Amino acid sequence: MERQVLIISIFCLSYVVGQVSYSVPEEMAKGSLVGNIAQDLGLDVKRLRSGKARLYTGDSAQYIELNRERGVLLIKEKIDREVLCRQTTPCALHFQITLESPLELFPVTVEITDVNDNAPVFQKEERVFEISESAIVGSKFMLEKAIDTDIGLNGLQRYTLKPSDNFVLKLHSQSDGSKKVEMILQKPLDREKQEHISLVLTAEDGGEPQMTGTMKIYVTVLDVNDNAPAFSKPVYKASITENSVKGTLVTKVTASDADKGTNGEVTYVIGNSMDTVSKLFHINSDGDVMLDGPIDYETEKTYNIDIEAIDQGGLSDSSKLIIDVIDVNDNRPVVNMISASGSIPEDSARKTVIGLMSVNDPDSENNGKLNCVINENIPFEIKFTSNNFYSLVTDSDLDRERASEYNI
Ligand SMILES: [Ca+2]
Ligand SMILES: [Ca+2]
Ligand SMILES: [Ca+2]
Ligand SMILES: [Ca+2]
Repeated sequence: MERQVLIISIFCLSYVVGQVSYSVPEEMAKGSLVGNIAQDLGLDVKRLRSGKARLYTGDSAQYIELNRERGVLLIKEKIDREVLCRQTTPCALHFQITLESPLELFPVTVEITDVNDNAPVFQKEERVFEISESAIVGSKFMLEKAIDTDIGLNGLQRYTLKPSDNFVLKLHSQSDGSKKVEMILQKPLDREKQEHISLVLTAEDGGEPQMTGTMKIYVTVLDVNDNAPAFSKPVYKASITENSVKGTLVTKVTASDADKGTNGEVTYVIGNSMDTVSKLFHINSDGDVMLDGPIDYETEKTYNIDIEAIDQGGLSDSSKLIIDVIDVNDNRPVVNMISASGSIPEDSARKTVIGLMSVNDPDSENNGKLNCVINENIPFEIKFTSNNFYSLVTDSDLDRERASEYNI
């Protein structure tokens, strides 16, 4: 019994082996030759005619036609493997050649091989990301996968991402055989160096010739307040003449901040809040230092001002401003009699000291240089004694009978 079954199986197998198979690439033009069916079935062309040979496909569409006169199978309608079989392999058309009187049936299989006629395609042409410059290395950003409807090597093989300065690609195999595509941050972003990054994601198939699809990726790097303001100089020097009016511009200081928007907006303040400096000078938002009160060279010749630049995020820098006050000749010399004798005997010796006085001018240099003179044609002279002290002495003999009084 078992032996009989076996024999039947072998018979069936030999029947199947006897069937005719062809293999043709998809997209062949209408009328192209598929195969010489008469010859391959071992039939005469006359038998095809007398037997009214027909092609039987059942319900499925007819892509192949039989030319009875020539005994060949031809392409009746252009075949698109992707439409016919999608991702199924192998892709084949099955039909029968039927003959009448006597009735005969010949199964025919035409395998449709793939041609690389589809490029990998991304659904969108571009993708935009906004990523903070503080994003940590290893941060992941999901990308879109490409689809290539071809199969095997003609299908999607790999992705590349360029440039690869900041980001690298990572692919994860998924259960359906496709790959999840991720972009991983591998080098920290720095908005101050590069605010906009353009990348190209390319998907390649393995066909011959190779076909590719691309998607543009635009990354806008969002700012973080990671830069403090920086003054252009560690010390600024300026000078202003005393008695300048309130509001006079003394100098301008500048601090730059590489950040964007409020993170880079700098305001200036005078740090010496405890002393008088803060009452005498004022700094505005542009860094203009202006006089805000009266200054007097004779009181204070130099001001040391601590200036600070602060951004809206609270980061700051400090610098120094040294202001020299320039003297103006705004003081008259002042004569103070320290001692003086109201009268003197007429026989006093020459160079007798009658009075001692101090003469002062608080102005500097030439503005403070003194020259003492007294009336001419009187028997007295002024003598420089020491630092700012002068004495009034007799210059020639006195004679009460000639002049009893002098107004010096
Ligand atoms: Ca194809
Ligand atoms: Ca392809
Ligand atoms: Ca900043
Ligand atoms: Ca920044």
